[in-house]
Amino acid sequence: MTAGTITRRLNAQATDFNTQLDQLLSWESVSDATINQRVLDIIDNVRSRGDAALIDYTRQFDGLNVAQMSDLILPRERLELALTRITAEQRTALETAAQRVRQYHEKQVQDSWRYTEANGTVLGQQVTPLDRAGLYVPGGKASYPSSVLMNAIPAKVAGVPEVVMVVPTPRGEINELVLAAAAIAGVDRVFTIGGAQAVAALAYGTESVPPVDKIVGPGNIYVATAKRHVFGKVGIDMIAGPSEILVICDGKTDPDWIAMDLFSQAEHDEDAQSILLSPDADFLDQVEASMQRLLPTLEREEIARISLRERGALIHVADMAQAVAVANRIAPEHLELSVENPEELLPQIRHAGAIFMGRYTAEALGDYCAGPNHVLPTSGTARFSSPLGVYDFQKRSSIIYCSPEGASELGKVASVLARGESLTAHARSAEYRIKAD
Ligand code: HSO
Ligand code: ZN
Repeated sequence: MTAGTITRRLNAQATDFNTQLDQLLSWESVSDATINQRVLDIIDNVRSRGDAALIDYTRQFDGLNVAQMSDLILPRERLELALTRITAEQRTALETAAQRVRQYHEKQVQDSWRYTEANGTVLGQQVTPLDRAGLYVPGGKASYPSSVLMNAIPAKVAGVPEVVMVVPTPRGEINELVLAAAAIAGVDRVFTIGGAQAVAALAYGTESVPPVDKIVGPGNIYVATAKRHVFGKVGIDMIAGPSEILVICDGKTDPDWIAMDLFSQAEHDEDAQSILLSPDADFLDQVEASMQRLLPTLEREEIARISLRERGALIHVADMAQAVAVANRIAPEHLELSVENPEELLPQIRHAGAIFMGRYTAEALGDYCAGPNHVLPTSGTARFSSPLGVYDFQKRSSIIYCSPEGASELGKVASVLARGESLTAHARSAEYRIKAD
C-alpha cells in the first residue's frame, strides 16, 4: 500500500490485495451499551407518558421551550407557506425532481393478479398499500430535502393514505426546503420531534402522534438504535451505513470529473467511502492531482478530507475484468461505469445499489433528480437487498377460492399430508369437503 497524500493507492495485483481490500471495506456501526440503554429508556417513557414525554425530550434535546403538544405540530398550511419562502428556482427544481421520481416509481406498482384452474378454483395475490407510513427526517447537517422526496413519493405512489413525517427543529431552526419538499411530495402530517423519542412515538402512537405501520428514513445512532428496537411492532427500512461510491474508469474521462464524483460521496460524512478502479496508472496520478487541486475548493473540505484519508482508495487494476470482479466483491451502493461502452460491462455487474452508465452520468444526478431512488443498500448489502421503492410500501395477501370440485380434490391431498403430521383436525376439516364418488 502506498500512502497517497489525499487517499491511499492500492494495486489489485499485489499478493495481499484481498486482505487490504477487506481492511478497507471493514465497517461496523458502533453498538454502544450506554446508547442502547438510553434508547430503551426513551422508548419506555414515550410508551407510558405519551405526549408529555415528547414535550420533555424536545425541551431537553432540541432546546425548545414547548408548552404543549400543539407547539410540535405543523399544519398543512405551514408546509404550503414554505413553498412561498423558497426561491422560484428552488421550487421548480424540487417540482421537476418530484415529477421524475414519481414517474419512475409508477413503473414499480405491483398489481393484484389471479388465475382460475379447470375445476373453478381461483388462486391469486391481492396487493394493498400500508395504512400509514412514518418518515424520519434528520435535523442539522444531514437534513436533505431530496431524501424527503425519495422516501415520501414511493409511499404515495404505492397508495399509502397517510404519510406522517417527523423532523427535529433544534432551537427552533426550521429547514424551509425540507418543508417545501414535504408539501410537494404530499406528506400528510408533520411533527417537529426527532431522536429515539420520535421513532417511539411513530411506533406506539401517543395522544397526538398516530401509530404508523412502517418507519423509513435515515437518522443518527439514536434513531437507528430505536428503529432496531421497534422492529416487529412496525416495519422499518434498511438501517443505512455510510454512503459509498465506486467508480470504474477506463482512463478516458476528464480526471476533474472523476475527482469531483469521488468528492460527492466523501463530502457526505467522514465515514463515507469513495473508491476509483482503473487499469491506467497514469490516470490515477492525474485524478490524484485533480483531487489535490480541487479539494480546498469544497465547502465541506474537512469532512471530505477525512473520508478520503480514512476510507478512500485509488486502485490500479490489471484490466476491466478485474475491475468488475473487485466491484462485485465490494457490492457498492453507487457504481459509476465511466467507460466508452458501459453496456458491455453491465451484464457482468451482479451487486450494486445503483449503476450509473457512461461518462456523463454523475452519481449526483441520481441523488437528486434522475428518477430512481437514492435510498440504496450500503456496506455490501447490495448482495441481497435493493433500492427503496414502491415495493416497500405495498404488501401482498394470498387469495384462495376453492370450488366444490377443487375442495374435493385438494381435500384428498391435504388429508394425507395432515395425517402424516398427526394433525387430525386438519385432516378431518379437509375430508369433510371430499365429495363421495
Ligand atoms: N448520496 C446520498 C443521497 C443524497 N445525496 C442526498 C445528496 N443528498 C445517498 O447515498
Ligand atoms: Zn449524495
